[in-house]
Amino acid sequence: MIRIAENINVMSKTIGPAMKERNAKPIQQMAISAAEAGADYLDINIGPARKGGDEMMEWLVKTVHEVVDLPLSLDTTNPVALEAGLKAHKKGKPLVNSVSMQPERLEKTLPLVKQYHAQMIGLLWGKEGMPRDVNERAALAVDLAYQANQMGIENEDIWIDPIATPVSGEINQVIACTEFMAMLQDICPGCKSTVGLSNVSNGTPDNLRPYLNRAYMIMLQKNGLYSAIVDAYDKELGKLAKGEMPEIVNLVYQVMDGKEIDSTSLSQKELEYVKTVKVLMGKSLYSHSWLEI
Ligand code: THG
Repeated sequence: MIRIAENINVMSKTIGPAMKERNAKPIQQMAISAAEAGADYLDINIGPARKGGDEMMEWLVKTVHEVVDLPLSLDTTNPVALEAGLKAHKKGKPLVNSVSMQPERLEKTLPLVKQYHAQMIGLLWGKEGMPRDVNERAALAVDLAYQANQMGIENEDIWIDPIATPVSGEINQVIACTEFMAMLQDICPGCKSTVGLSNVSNGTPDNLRPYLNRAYMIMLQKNGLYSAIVDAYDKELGKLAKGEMPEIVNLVYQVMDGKEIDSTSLSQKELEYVKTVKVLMGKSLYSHSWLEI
């Protein structure tokens, strides 16, 4: 499982001000520690960055690449900033995060992906916004891959993101994202996939977020998930991603396959995974105290 570190983002209390002040140190430290934690890509998230986004992105790419060799995921909705980042990117194949499906966005970003020999995250956000179910996601994915192919971008460079949503919201959307993963190779053979994993735990108390992120990653992985945008500092998530916790993975698979689990034989940790998977499958109701019930 490829991990894209979400940590270098403008919303962060330490990184946001450092970006604005062009203070390299905290950003470089973050990049080094995310790389040491085993990240495969670093997401450089500057948000919409309407003013001066191009200078900021160029500076960030150079600043980060002074200290790490990882390829970067350039996360901005500003196409001028995106191009500045792509131009400055010299280490490996960059990832454009993201290409959403409004016609004007496709028109501006697909040619940049092609021109700079980049890979892209295809975000299934359509003309009408968020897809409502798995079928709308499938239709958007096929359309997006088709349009990218027309531009000369191959499926292996397209990472489809079906958009993970918070478990505290509409649970059918969480389930639709899981189901979509199982369909992807049939509808877009050779395409890769990713999700913003932390989205699923948005709105959940901070100390409980990792439980949801970890369990959801295993569930999506069972259905073929290729990569995820994650908190690089979550050590247990890193172990799961590297296949170092096979017992937990097997347990999650069993719950997903509907096997009866004898909960009296489970450790505390195993029980927490089982409870969390049941919530994410829509089999039990989410509340902030789901682990205690
Ligand atoms: N899909 C794609 N790109 C994405 C997302 C996605 N990029 C943005 C986002 N979703 C993924 N990145 C983050 C980054 C930070 C957090 C969540 C997702 C986050 N941060 C903590 C918080 O806000 O509480 C900590 C912030 C801090 O460091 O202070 O939750 O879905 N393609």
